[in-house]
Amino acid sequence: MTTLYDDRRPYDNFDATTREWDAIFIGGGASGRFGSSYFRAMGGNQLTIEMDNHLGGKCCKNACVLHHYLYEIAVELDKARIWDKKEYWPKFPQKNGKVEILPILRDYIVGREYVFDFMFHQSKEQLKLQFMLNRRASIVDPHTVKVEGKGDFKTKNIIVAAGAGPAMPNVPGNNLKGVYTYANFLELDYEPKDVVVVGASKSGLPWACFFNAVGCNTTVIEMMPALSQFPIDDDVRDYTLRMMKIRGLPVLDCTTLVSINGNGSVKSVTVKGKDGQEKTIKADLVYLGTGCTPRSKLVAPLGAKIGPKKEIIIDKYMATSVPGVYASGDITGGVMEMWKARQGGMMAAKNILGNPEAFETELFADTVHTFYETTWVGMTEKEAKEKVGQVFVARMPIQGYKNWLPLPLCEGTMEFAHQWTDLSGYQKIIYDAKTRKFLGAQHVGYGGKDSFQYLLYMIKQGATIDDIANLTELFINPTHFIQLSRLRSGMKNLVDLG
Ligand code: KPC
Repeated sequence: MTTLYDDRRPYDNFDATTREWDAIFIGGGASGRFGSSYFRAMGGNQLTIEMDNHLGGKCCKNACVLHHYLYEIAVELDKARIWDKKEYWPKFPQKNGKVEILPILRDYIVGREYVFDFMFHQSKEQLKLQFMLNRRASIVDPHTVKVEGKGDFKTKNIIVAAGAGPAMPNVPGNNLKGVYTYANFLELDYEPKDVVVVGASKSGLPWACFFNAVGCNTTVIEMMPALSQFPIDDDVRDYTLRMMKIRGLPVLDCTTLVSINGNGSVKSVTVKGKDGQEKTIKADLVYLGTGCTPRSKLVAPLGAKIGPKKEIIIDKYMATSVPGVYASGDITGGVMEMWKARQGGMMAAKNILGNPEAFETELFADTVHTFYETTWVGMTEKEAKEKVGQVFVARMPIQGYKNWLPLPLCEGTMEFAHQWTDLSGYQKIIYDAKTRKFLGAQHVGYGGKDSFQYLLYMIKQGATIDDIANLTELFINPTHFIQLSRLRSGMKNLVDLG
């Protein structure tokens, strides 16, 4: 197969006779690409400038897609390892005591080319975007963008969507060979044996579970109490952590990274634990899941307002402090998630083209990947009790049941439910017991996260337990929320089902 364009060279796809653009998007990642598409669809004349060799940003290059790729492999290897002794499962694939990582990364890199190609095809042929690839842009003034090798471009508006890069902890040894983030992980050129992952975070945990699943001796360190940054209840947090522990993946929480040690390449890390004592952990690879820093230097020439975490400050209409200049996506800091990047780009387009809409980002659903997806939306049980008082909770597995409980019994957990039911997941839905309004839900399992996109909408619409009981389940569903709600919704005074 050949690719659609030569991604090693600058690529230009725009009408060079245009004297002034309605908007120039700096960055063709998720935010820039979706913003550009919406802008174009509304009839605006846009130009998108991307410094990398493809559209779609870091997501398909080395971030979200790689994260999901490794997560899926971790789940498959986890199940293969668990069922290795079953006569009907193939033997766990291993060589020299572990599954090799490098072929997994090689296959990713090959597949990625065709994702880049599709981004290119869709943007150019279907969405009719005008763009440049492999070209750096800088901002001269609010109406002028300079493009390396091409000169100045005039525009009515600028949308800065240049994203964020990995944040490196400022500790000795952070530049040793063997220190990785998502951004350089695909450059891995050896098979690690002992791995320390820094950050029990959304970006650290899927990598940690992957390293564990391929057979690396893996330890996670986290400076806060484990998973405390996520709005989930203690039972969901405990279940998620226990599932890692069962797989031999320890999370050392309230533990800080002191140094990464080695002579040229990583040999160990020194950490300071809960007890205040320093200790050394053997490591030939350190993976940093320590977040990202916005690339806000780009707006320095304009004097746009920047926050303490280097984020560009914007209002609800995506406008920066400089008239005519907007920003969206990771460069604006806070939650760095796909929905915020893409929707933010769309909101910027709407606001520029006279269809103003405030972008509300407070309430959202979210997931952390381990060997499962742990997903949440809305209020936790604890928060709901504090805010509304009396709540109704439906939970699975139920508590205090003495017999073998093959539930939750979900798509993706059928074998667990029948043979090692403790591993078959955990889920709960929370209602206001008086108003019967749906307040929140949490789920540990496989595939349930998809429904949380729509559950968020139901919360925003003020759905009740009776509305959810009236939904039509597509059996056997990863979330049991519809059926659990229906079992109780006939009841005037709701009594917990858990
Ligand atoms: C194919 C895919 O959704 C992963 S990469 C997404 C990049 S973009 O569509 O620009 O948000």
